[in-house]
Amino acid sequence: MAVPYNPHDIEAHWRARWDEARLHEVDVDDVPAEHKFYNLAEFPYPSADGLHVGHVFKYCGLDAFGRYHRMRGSVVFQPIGYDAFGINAENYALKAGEHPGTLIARTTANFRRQLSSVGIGWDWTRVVDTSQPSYYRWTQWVFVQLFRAGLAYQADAPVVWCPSCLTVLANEQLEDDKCERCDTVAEQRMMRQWFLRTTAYADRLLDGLDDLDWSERGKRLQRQWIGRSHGREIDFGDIRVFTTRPDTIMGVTFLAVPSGHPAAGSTRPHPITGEPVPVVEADYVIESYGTGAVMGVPAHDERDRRYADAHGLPVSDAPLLTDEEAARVGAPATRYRLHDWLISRQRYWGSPIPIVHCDGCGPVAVPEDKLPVELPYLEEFGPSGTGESPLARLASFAETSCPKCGGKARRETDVADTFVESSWYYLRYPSTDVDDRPWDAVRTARMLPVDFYAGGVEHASRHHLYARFVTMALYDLGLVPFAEPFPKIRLGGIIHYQGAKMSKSRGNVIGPDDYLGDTGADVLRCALMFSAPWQVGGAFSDDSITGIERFFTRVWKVVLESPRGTTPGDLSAVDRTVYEVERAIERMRFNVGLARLMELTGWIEQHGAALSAAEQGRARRTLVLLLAPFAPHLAEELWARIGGEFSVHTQPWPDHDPAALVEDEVDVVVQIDGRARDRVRVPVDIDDREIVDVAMARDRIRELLAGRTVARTVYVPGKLLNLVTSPT
Ligand code: ANZ
Ligand code: ZN
Repeated sequence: MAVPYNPHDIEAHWRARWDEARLHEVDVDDVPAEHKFYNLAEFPYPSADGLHVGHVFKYCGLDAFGRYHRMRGSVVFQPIGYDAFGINAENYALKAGEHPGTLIARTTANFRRQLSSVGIGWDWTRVVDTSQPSYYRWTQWVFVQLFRAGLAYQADAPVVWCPSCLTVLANEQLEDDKCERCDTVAEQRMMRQWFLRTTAYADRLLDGLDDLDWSERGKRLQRQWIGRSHGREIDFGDIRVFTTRPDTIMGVTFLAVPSGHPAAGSTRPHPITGEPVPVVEADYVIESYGTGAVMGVPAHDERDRRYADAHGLPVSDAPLLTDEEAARVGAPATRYRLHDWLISRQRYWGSPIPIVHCDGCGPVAVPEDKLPVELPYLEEFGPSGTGESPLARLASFAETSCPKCGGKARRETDVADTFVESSWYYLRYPSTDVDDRPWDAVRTARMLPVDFYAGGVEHASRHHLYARFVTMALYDLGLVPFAEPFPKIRLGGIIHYQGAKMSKSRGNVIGPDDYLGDTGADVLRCALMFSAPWQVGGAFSDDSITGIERFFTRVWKVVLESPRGTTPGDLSAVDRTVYEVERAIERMRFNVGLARLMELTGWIEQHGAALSAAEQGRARRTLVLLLAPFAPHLAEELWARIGGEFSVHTQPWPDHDPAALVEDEVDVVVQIDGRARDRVRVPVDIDDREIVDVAMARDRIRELLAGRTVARTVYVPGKLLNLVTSPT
């Protein structure tokens, strides 16, 4: 045993005690509004492999953050659940040759065991499982509200089809033209599909970002995804182009259209000179963006230049127009990269879309009192590949009558994308016990919005966007009292193991079970948190386990054994540690927090015997209290052994004497494109991501950056930050 206690016994003992005392349960009907702290992590999809240590890294950070806030006086609501529907789960079931219903029940149980055994303070009385009718009934209800509001519609549209998953995909599920799930090159098809009208909210989704406390990275990704461009539409004869650079119009030497366009090979007149301009096919023209045609200006645009060089087209050195002239060419137009959200999936394992198609009445929503449309049990649940969901094969499901006219009708057989489930799940947690409405209005007003959301960067342009869209729509419909679900998001980094991101194909996926038996949860938690800054991520290795075991051994001794070190000292080191750990936790820098606790341990080793009994007591108690968010079981054990009252997690966070602090902040100059524009006071050890967040939150900087995007940042530690911009 590498630690001086039996982690297995101690951890199981305290977890049982916490459950018995209902330490992590929140009475959502009785939380003072000013003290509620809804501390949420993205819920996992219960894959067959169980949790890996990357999940644990993210959840432990969230948990330390939550435990700290509780000690600061908040009532912390920290629920968890399972994003159990979706193609991932279904694909796994297909491979395993087992029905997803039974498979998911088993993997979910395993997740629950693992999520508990790492000692995270989840409120297990409020669990969401998106594949249960008691949950997806309300997903369907949300869909019906959107449908009635004109925000859900069906259309024939060119869609992206994955020939391996045999379903359409949302644009957000494409990575470089490949299916994000299976890496197969996706195809285009024309199909009749269900969409949610995210584009109706494009401006609000974009503008609303300014006021959110998100890491700049998350905002940037979402801004790019929405991709608003202000430009002009200009007619070259019957071909209309969209350009953000009307001032370059005199330099146009060709018009580019997608291949197969009927006008290719002819010419069109230049709108100012009347000269004929050749129309050419170019594969860089995106059919669905702008007007689907581009004016080619090789003198000013890289892509146009390369195309002109490759195809022997001339480059014109005609001068730019002034803004005032350019403003008279064509008509102003705003374009977005964002498309409406395609939510139909021709698969089995999802929530049926609650619509009935009637020849007379068209698509009719299933009445609310008839929800849920239950997903029927299908023995053969595999995708059909015909463009229809396997549910279409089940006559008893598909054939129905029209809710409006009673005539013969057919059920919609597509199921909803799993991101529809997760677009509203945070509304459900406080109301999991309510079964006659999706959420209780009073509880929702009390508990929401989410105070802190621990997210993943892969969700910045998907789940975070979808959830904002759905919440805004529900707000407009008067169904929730706020428009933004996640005022504060921080994105957790990725943990690498053996030099690479964990993945099954590399065979380097490690789960908590590989450690829990030997070292216990607290060692694993701290080893992960100490390995890398939470928002950055980094390498985890077994050496960090050994390092933490050594640290715990020292903590055990300085807290429980008679002190040795006789060097005189005063308690200002303790005050400083309180302040620094506090600040580290607030900035999600758990590695820094642990480093300070290691220093404090060393300090007590060195000075312990020179302190008075009262001073020794304070130093030890403080160390244990500060350790509680990081190593909850060990801290509880030590706290009990030094005579503290159960539980260490409900003790107030220790005070510190501000007079004992040394100067540890610096002024940093903020430049935009090399010109000094502002000055911010920041902690000395701020990192290059955090400083960007601080700078971008300044009103002055935001005003100066209006209409431009930050393309690159340069931070000279403790001195200056330069924001290098490009036009939006
Ligand atoms: C002439 C020009 C000159 C342009 C120049 C740019 C620079 P964003 O900002 O992303 O909206 N464009 C327009 N429609 C396109 C399409 N369907 N497929 C590919 N490219 C398209 O980009 C707008 C610019 O992208 C437009 O402005 C157009 O090229 C090109 F020095 O017009 B520009
Ligand atoms: Zn009808």
